[in-house]
Amino acid sequence: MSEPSTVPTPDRTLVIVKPDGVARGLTGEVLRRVEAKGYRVVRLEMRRATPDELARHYAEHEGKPFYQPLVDFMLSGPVVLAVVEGHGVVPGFRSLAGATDPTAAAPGTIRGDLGRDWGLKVQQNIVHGSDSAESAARETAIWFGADA
Ligand code: IDP
Repeated sequence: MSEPSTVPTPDRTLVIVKPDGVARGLTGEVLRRVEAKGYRVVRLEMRRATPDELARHYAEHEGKPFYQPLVDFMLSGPVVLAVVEGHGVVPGFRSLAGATDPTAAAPGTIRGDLGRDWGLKVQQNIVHGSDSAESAARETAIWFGADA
């Protein structure tokens, strides 16, 4: 099913399958849930993040105790970057992802079904999803360039 023609510019969000999700072979499962919900993947790329991209992406967390473990974790292996489109997709993907802490995330969500506490300094919680339309635009420009 495609977007109704009355929606001229569908919303977009930036989804990242984090290194734990990629390493555990969950990329397909994450994308399956995105597509099964009815959203459309419009850009998709697997590669390693750079320190510069992560510094920009996580700028709001700089100085917090989990910041450096988070950056180190995100550099530890390849990530899958996806631009996902659909009306309401920003909060919609956050609902699919579930709460930040996988222990607290509700069953039925990606983090609730597939994540757990590994006893590390950083919550390895499988996915990232933008928290607002503004964040989505900012993050998409960081990872895919200004004209993405
Ligand atoms: P979000 O990914 O659910 O939007 P944010 O608050 O933006 O959550 O945090 C970014 C990432 O930093 C989280 O996804 C998680 O991997 C990590 N993180 C956030 N808070 C903590 C914490 O209190 N301890 C350890 N890691 C955390």
